Amino acid sequence: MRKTKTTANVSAKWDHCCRILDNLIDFDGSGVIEGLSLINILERTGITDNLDQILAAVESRNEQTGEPLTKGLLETNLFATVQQFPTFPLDKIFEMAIQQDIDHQVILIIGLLGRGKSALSQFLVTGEHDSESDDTFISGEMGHNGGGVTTDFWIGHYPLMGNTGTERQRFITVIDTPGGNDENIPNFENFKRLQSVIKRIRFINTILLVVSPQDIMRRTETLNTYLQEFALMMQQKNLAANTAVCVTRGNTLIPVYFPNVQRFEQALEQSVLNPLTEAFGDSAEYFMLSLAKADYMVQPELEEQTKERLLEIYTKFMQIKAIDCQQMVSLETRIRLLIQKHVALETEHKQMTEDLSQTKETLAETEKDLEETQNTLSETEETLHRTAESLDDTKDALDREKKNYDETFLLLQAEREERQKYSEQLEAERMEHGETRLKWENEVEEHHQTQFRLETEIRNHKTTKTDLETKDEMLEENRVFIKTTKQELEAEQQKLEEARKDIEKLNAKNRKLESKKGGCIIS
Ligand SMILES: Nc1nc2c(ncn2[C@@H]2O[C@H](COP(=O)(O)OP(=O)(O)OP(=O)(O)O)[C@@H](O)[C@H]2O)c(=O)[nH]1
Ligand SMILES: [Mg+2]
Repeated sequence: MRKTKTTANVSAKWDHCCRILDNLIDFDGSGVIEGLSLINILERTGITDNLDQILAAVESRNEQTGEPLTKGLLETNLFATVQQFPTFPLDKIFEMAIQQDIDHQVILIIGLLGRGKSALSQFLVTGEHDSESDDTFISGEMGHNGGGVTTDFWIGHYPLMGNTGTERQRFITVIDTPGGNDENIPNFENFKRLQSVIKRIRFINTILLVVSPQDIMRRTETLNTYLQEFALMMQQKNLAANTAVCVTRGNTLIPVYFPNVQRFEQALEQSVLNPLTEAFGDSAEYFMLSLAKADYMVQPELEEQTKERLLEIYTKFMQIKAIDCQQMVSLETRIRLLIQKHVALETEHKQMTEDLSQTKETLAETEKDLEETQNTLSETEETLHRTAESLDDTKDALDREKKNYDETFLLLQAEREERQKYSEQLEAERMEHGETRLKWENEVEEHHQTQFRLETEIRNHKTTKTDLETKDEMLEENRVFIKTTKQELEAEQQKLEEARKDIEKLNAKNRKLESKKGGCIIS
């Protein structure tokens, strides 16, 4: 920073403001400033004039805007006012800062040597880039004086792009930095000084990383290291939220360096956005800018386009919370902490190496097991293959069986139906049989009775037979008797015959004898 009387004033007054801001504590964490506690602190730091007006300014601001004055707003307004009116007494500066209704941003411009950082800074504050002008941020050919053109930080407070518009007042505090990776000024020294500057400024709203076509052509370790070291110095988890990438000489990129937007974006991603993501925690939006008047000679519309893009960047970061730079630890302390971490990591690494060798041994055993398992697996695979084949055969057989089964099933079904019919028939027959059996039983009963009767009759018959036999015997006897009698009768008859014949002969002899005597005598 150039030590002029003005900058000395700004620096001293801003330091005083910071002491007051540090003492402003809001107990509810809302950041809202109480007028009374503000004037108490002002009084304690030696500001005694104008306190009533300051208190009134807080109250009237709250009434007018409907929004309470916060510490963040007072901080940015104070920084703007201190730079605008560095010769004013502090009480007046506070009163004006409270009353100011402006937009203000602190913009940090970073990038490698000769990429257009100073040109962009100049454009941001004047609305144009004039490489001949040395009123504001001085630009020059790359490598000027062997150490770049900008060799120290330039801080300036200005209306945005000259604020020619009639609308709301927009202010910027631009911090232009020396180009990164300057061989004469190593990044470490550069960032060490930058850190103390931004620590004093307390907050940064916007970081603009300026890149030119040469950064996009290929990914370089230079930019990567620069971004990593910058992030290390800033000590923020996510710088990307407050970062935008500005591509200078934007008009020359397509088609001079890249045939189309797609190829350009691919290259930008590789060479700039990826290293940025690695260092800043996330990617960032990019904006193509054409800063030099020479660029507008062929395409005049580029001038307006560049202004619009810068306004877009400004508007975008007005919505985003500023990076608080008060807690930044010095780079030496940071490096000491990193060394401590490194030592701890080394111990951890040693332990991990031991663990690793153990794991390796286990792994070797596991590998052996694995090999065996692999062998078993390949055997199993073969078996499986064979099994699969026999399974296929079985499947075929099963299909055949299934077919047979289906056929059998159909047959069975038919048989079952037939059996059903048959069983119905059987049932009918059984019923019929039942009836027949009943009939038969009746008949048997009847037969029994008949048998009984027969037996009775047989018995009777036997008796009769016996009687008959007795009678037969008697009859036989009678027959024999008859026969005998008959024979006797026949013999008698014969005798009778013979007697009759004798009689007849006698009669015949008698008749002859009578016929001889003349009369018949009856005998
Ligand atoms: N045509 C054209 N030239 C540009 C553009 N941006 C920067 N330049 C030129 O590029 C050269 C380097 O620009 P500087 O602004 O000095 O770059 P720097 O990053 O500040 O450089 P150091 O401070 O040395 O690190 C100057 O001659 C600029 O005029 C641009 O968009 N278009
Ligand atoms: Mg420069």
